[in-house]
This record gives sequence, C-alpha cells and structure tokens, in this order.
Amino acid sequence: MTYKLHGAILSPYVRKCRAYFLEKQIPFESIHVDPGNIPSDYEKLNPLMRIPALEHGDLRLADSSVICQYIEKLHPTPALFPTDAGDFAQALWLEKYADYELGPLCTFGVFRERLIKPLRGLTSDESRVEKALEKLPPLFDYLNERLDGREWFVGDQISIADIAVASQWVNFQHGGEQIDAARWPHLGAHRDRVHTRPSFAESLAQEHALIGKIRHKLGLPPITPP
Ligand SMILES: N[C@@H](CCC(=O)N[C@@H](CS)C(=O)NCC(=O)O)C(=O)O
Repeated sequence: MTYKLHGAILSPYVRKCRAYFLEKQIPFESIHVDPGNIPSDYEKLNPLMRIPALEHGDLRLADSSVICQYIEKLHPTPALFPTDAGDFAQALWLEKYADYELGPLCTFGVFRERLIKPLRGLTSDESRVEKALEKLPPLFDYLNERLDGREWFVGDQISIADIAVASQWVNFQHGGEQIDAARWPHLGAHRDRVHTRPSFAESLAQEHALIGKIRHKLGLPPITPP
C-alpha cells in the first residue's frame, strides 16, 4: 500500500512528514495541494482543509504530528520518537514548540507575510513581520540553551524534535531571515546538521530554486542560504 502525502513543497508541516519518510527510507508519493486553493473534495482527507494529509489504503489522516506518529507505529526503526518515557515527552514538547510557537512567527509571521501574500495578490504587512522578529529572540535563547553540549535536542540521535524545529528554519530563510549563528551558535550548528542530511538537502535544493523564482517575480533580492 502506497503512502500518499498531500501538500505543498514549501509547507513546514509537509516538509516535516517528507523528512520523516526519508529518514526512515520509506517510499511515498507526493501529491501537490496548494493551500491557497484547496479543492472542495479535499475535505475527505482533512476536514480542517489544511496540509498535509496522508492517504494509506482506506485510511485518511490529517495533521503532521498524527501522520508522523502513525508512521512510527508501523515503522519503528530507526526510531524518531525516543523510547524512554521522559525523552519521548521532551521530543513531543519540542515538536509542539516548533509547530505552535515557531510556526506562527517564522512561517506565518515572516514567510507567508513576505512571500505568499504578495504572490496571491495581497499586500504584505511588514509591521507584522517586524512584530514576529521581535518575539523570536527569547525562543532562540531557549532552544540554543537546550542544545548546549548536545548534537540533538533529545537523546543521542535525530528525532521528531530536530526535524520539526529545523523545518521551521527553512521557511524563515525563504522569508529572507537567518538565525544569527554568532549569537545562537548551538542553534546555527544544529540547523546546519539537520539541513545537510539527505532527508532535507535534496528537497531544499528544489525549494531554493522555486524560492529564487518567486523572489525574482516579486522583485525581492535573492537569498544566500547559510
Ligand atoms: N497543525 C497542522 C498545521 C497545518 C497547517 O497550518 N498548514 C497550513 C500550510 S503551512 C495550511 O494548510 N493552511 C491553509 C489554511 O489554514 O487555510 C499540521 O501540523 O499539519
């Protein structure tokens, strides 16, 4: 039974699922769904009309966290959720932190405001971007401290926590921003560690090409990834 992942390449939540499949080396099919133009029958896949959604045989699942946990149950190795109860809870916490604290600022506050809105003919509100950028440093401090002396957020191997956090940095970058690695060195090194893994690197190359075209179309300067 094929896994069918519905969504768009630039979504951090779709990227999280994609990286998850790739880390586990599970074949899957990507089906493009534009979140700004979701077909009405998509409701069967996700009643909230958001991406991603997964189809697996007769099963239809919404939400990136749910999708990743489902995959984990069926393909437990390599483990991307720690087995130790405390580590498991920490990984869930950091995934939630990425999705619901970083996401609204990095993806919706910066990336969507600067790129997606103008692409859809809407006016970008730079004051919203500035507000998001003001709120981010304490979040960077927290994550940077958690990484002090560690390669991965939880345990000694990559987990859902690393994937979820690093996925948000991609949208931040697409929006023309970077984590300042001089101020947050552990976070900068962690970002590079995750983004250079094959589970991110291949699609990042495609994303950068697409972002280059979008930024050009919008008259924005090109970005140089770190
Ligand atoms: N918690 C959800 C968030 C999904 C989400 O917000 N997706 C955005 C795209 S990045 C979306 O579909 N937005 C369309 C909308 O809200 O109308 C998940 O992890 O899957």
